[in-house]
Amino acid sequence: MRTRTQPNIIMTGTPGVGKTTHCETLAQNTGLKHLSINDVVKERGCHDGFDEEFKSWIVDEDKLLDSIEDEVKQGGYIIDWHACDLFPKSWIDLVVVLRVDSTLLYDRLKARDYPEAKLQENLDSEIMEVLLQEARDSYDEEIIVELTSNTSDDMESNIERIETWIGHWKTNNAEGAQ
Ligand code: DAT
Repeated sequence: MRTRTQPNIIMTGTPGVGKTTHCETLAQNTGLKHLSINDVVKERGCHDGFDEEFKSWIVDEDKLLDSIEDEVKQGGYIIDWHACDLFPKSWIDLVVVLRVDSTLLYDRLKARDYPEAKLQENLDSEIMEVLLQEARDSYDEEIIVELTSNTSDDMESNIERIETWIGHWKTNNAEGAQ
């Protein structure tokens, strides 16, 4: 079994919550690699076509997991995706669930020109805490952290907190985690 000396983090939450923005800054500051699942799905063809109504790819999860397994098992990845229950528990050290006020989310998704049905589905998902529940159903409570992403101050403190966590993880797993 391969051991990892750098942690793997899932950055999840409803689309528009701030996953990519957080991941890019964290990757820059820490050297961990930003793994945008959206890009992987598109670039490596891990899908069964495009859903025109929702303007999104229909993900082939088995193909996706096969495609990223060798990389992710080495450690040092920040996985950026609006779902988290598909990644095996053994791959993951921390699950960050970003949250945002629904009025702010509405504005962010409107600015993206989301179709009405997709916008409404995502707003409902945020209000119903779907991603937080999915994380709780899939991973141990101790590795899940829920962070607010309303403002740039929020983002700054989130980044600081995650960087501190990464530092502790590295100290505690200097020999490598399995
Ligand atoms: P996601 O990757 O979750 O879809 P994103 O990182 O692309 O979200 O962010 C969507 C938009 O919202 C983008 O214009 C940046 C802005 N944004 C994200 N997080 C924010 C925050 N904490 N404060 C202010 N703006 C934020």
